[in-house]
Amino acid sequence: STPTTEGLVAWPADLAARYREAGYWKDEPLTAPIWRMAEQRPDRIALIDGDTRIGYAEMCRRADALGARLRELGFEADDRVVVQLPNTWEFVVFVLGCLRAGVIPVMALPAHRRHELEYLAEHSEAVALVVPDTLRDFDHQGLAAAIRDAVPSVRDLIVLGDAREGAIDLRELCEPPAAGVEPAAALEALAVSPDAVAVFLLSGGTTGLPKLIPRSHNDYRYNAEAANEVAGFDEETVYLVTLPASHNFPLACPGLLGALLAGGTVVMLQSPEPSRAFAMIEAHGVTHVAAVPAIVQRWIDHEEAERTGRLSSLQVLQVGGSRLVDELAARVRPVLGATLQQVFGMAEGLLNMTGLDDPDDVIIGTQGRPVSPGDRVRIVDENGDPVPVGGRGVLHTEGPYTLRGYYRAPEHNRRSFAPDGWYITGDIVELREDGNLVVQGRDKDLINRGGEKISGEEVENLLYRHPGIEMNAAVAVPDPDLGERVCVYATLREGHRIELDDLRGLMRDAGVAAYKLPEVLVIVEDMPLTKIGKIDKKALREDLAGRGALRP
Ligand code: J2J
Repeated sequence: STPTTEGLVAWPADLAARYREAGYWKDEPLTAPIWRMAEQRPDRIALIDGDTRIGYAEMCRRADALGARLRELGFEADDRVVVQLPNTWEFVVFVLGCLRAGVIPVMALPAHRRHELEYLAEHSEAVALVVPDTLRDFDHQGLAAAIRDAVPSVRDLIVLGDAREGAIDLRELCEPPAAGVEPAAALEALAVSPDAVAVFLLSGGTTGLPKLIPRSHNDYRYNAEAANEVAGFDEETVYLVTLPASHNFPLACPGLLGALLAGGTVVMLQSPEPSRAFAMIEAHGVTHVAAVPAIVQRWIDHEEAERTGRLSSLQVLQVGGSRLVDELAARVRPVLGATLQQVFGMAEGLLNMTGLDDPDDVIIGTQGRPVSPGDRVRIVDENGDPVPVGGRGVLHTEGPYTLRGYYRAPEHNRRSFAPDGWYITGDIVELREDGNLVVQGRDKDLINRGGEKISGEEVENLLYRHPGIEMNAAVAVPDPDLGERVCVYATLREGHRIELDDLRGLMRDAGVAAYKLPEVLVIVEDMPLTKIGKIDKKALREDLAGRGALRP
């Protein structure tokens, strides 16, 4: 069947032909190798979640049953579903079932609240939301019901846990097919196009609202397979998911999809808390795991303090999302006993990784190089001119798994892509003589809080709702634990006093995810402005540096 292309930007035909010829795009659904594995090794363990162990054949049967049930409920190919689930086996079965049925998951994060979820549902015209009943005392089902009432396209709620009146029970959807029912053939007859969107990922977002990143079956499968090569995933791999599974890194870099494509085992865990994570690693013989630098710090501190000795199976610790400082990088092998693999990736596509056999200076001091020979990178200065090797500048890229445009965002696309279609990452990097990249900073309006990306503009727009705020600007304040936190500079209107808590309260009441709330407030008399009258964030960052430590 021909996939819907409205709102999407395709690869130019000559590039697409080249990617097919090179074998990057296999013109099969992303799920095909996983289903073949289920035929060949039906009893091999695919998923572990607490006491639940699910083999390949059972996982695929459950996913097919789910896909068929979605169809019966009226879900069609290209329908979008906002997914907000904790790291559970049901998440995996749900996503696989959607892929088989051509239904497109929109990958929300567990921390998202009304502000984000409502926007995602509206922008994607989602027909359903999938949420847990409650999680960490938050009533996700109640919020999802409110969003269904507010967003016309949303018809169904699917709930993990106690589904209330009118909601669909996710566990029932995940049940194996009834005796005599064979959903696989019917789903295969749908012939999901390999060029169709497989999933929508969320951009780190430098704009007021996050952008949706369409990832096709062809490109996303290749993303995971190319990463598999460099990360050494194979049938023996036991991959632990502790970062939110809907994020690109644990989902497909190589992540849980890479592990399943390689015939390995995926262990789902809801938190990276060290004592529990270490117990899981020991219990299941985990070989590979992905983490952000803040978690690495906690794991190293824990192991140094407790000498648990529970990590002997761990071969590779992948670290990415924000810059890992060299001192911490150097302690991974001695303390945790695993090979460090730095990953500089992005939901938009391009993945850079250090090799497992690289010399120490590369593993510790760089963020690696593109994983595919089809990736192209260039580094340009402020004038758009190429920077020679050894210099630094903004990274542009194109390749067989890098997007050509955000979904339904023509105006934004004109700014995020160079005239020749290359994606402008906004990251300032240095290209070393040996081909490895070092991330040196960024030229984008974004705060990176321990790997969680926050758009400055989004925070600012929300804070302008406060009657006392005259002008405001959100910038990153350096932080020893998280790398960065959100700092807001503000000028006030006559007669107003504002505390940090007022602004946090305003954002919380607006239903904004907690990680975006400002943690430092600086009130100033005058806002520094650029020549064209915009707030000069560079001057604010310099001012911040001059103020010394501003701990929240
Ligand atoms: C410095 N900055 C980094 C790194 C990402 C693997 C790993 C991470 C992401 C991710 C991902 C960095 N050092 N090692 O999708 O598959 C910053 C850059 C980048 C942005 C992308 C993956 N690794 N970053 O973090 O879409 O600024 O993806 O452009 O969330 O994170 O953010 P995101």
